[in-house]
Amino acid sequence: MFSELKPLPTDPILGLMAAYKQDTNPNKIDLGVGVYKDEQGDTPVLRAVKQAEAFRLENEKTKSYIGLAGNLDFCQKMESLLLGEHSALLANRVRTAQTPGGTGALRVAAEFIKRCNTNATVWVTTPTWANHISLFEAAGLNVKEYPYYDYENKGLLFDEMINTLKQVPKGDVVLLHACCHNPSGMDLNEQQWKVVAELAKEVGFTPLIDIAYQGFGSSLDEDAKGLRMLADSVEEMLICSSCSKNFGLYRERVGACSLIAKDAAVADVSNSVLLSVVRSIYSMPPAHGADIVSTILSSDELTQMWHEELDEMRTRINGLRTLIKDSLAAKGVAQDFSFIDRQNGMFSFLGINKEQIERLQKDYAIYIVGSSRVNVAGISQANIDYFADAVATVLK
Ligand code: PLP
Ligand code: TYF
Repeated sequence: MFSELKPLPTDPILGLMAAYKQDTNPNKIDLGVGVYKDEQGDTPVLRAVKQAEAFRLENEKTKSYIGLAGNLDFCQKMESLLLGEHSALLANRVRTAQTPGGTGALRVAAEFIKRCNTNATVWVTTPTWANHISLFEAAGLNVKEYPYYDYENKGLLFDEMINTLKQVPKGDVVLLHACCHNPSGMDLNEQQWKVVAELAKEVGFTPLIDIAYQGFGSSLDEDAKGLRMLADSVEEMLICSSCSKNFGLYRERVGACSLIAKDAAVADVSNSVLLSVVRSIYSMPPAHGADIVSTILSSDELTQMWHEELDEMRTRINGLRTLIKDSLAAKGVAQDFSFIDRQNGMFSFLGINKEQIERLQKDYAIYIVGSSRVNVAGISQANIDYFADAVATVLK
C-alpha cells in the first residue's frame, strides 16, 4: 500500500529552516521561519514561563485525563485576553476549547465549519499564511481569496477587499488576521475594522479571526481591537488563537478555538459539536503548555513579568523595523523601504524578485522565504550592516 505513494514537497518555510541549519557560513542570517529571536539570535524560554514551570513541577497533582476542552481555567483566561472587558458581556455566548497550537485551533474550526455547512467556502486574504489554504482544503472546505495586500504601494487594497466581501454568500466564512498579518505585516486600521464589522453584520458571513501574534503589534488590547469590534457587531464568529509567539511556547502547542453564538442555547449546542470534533481528531489536548499560561495569568507577579517580556519582544521588533529602513537608506538603496517601518509584527515583504532572493541565499547565506517575506526578528545590531550591504548589492 505504501509503495504506491508519491513524494510530496516539504513546507517551504520549514524546508528553509532545515537548509539554514546546514549552512556553514559564519555570517549566515535566518530571516525565514516566524520565530522570535533576541539580539543574540536565540529564542529563549520566557522567565515567566520558567517560573510557571517550576511551580507546576512542584504542584501538579495528577496526570489523569484532562477533558475534551482541556484546561478550563486556561480557556476562561484566553477569553479574557482575547475579548477584554467584552468577555464578561459576551460570557453566556462564548465557548472555548484549548487546542494543540493555533494550527490545531484552525483545524478544529475547519471541521466545525464543515459540520455547520458542508458546502462552505472560507475566504482568505491574498496572500495569506500558506497553511491556511492547505488546512481548509484538507478539511474538505472550498477556499477562495479576497484582495488584501497591495504589492505595488505596500499598503492595503481596502476598497477591492470590501467590494469582494460584499459578494460573499451567507453561510460562508471570512478569515481575518487580527493583527500582524502573516506574511505582509499590513493590518487594518480602526476605521477599516469598523467597516468590516458592519459589513459582516450586513452581508451575514461568519468571521473567523486568526490571532497568532497578540501583543506583537501595538499592545495586547490594541491588537485585539478589530476582533472585539466584530464580536460586538455580529451574532456569531470563530476565533483561533495561539500562545506560540506571545508566550514563546511554540513546541508546547498551545492555542484555543473559541466560538461566539447568538445566544446561550445555540452556544451550548455549538459547543457540543465543537467538542465532538475535538474527540474525533485527538480526543484531548496536551496539558503542559496551557497549564503554564493559566499559571502565569493567575498570578499578578507572573502576569507582570510576562507583560514586560512581551513588551521587550515588541519593542525590539519595532526598533528593528526602523533600523532596517534607515540602514538600507544609508547604503544608498534607491527603493523606498519606509513601508517596513509602517508595518506590524514579525513579517514584511522586501518586494525583491526571485533571482535577488536566490542571490541573497547563495552568495550571502541570508535566508528569506521565496515570496520575499522576511522575519524582521532575525536582524540584530551585529548583522544589520552585512544584511543592508547584501540587499544593496543584489538590488544594484
Ligand atoms: N496563524 C498564523 C497566521 C500563523 O502565522 C501561525 C504560525 O505561526 C499560526 C496560525 C499557528 O501557530 P501555532 O500552530 O504554532 O500556534
Ligand atoms: O509563517 C511562519 O513562519 C510561522 C511558523 O508549517 C510556521 O507561522 C511556518 C510553517 C509551518 C508552521 C509554522
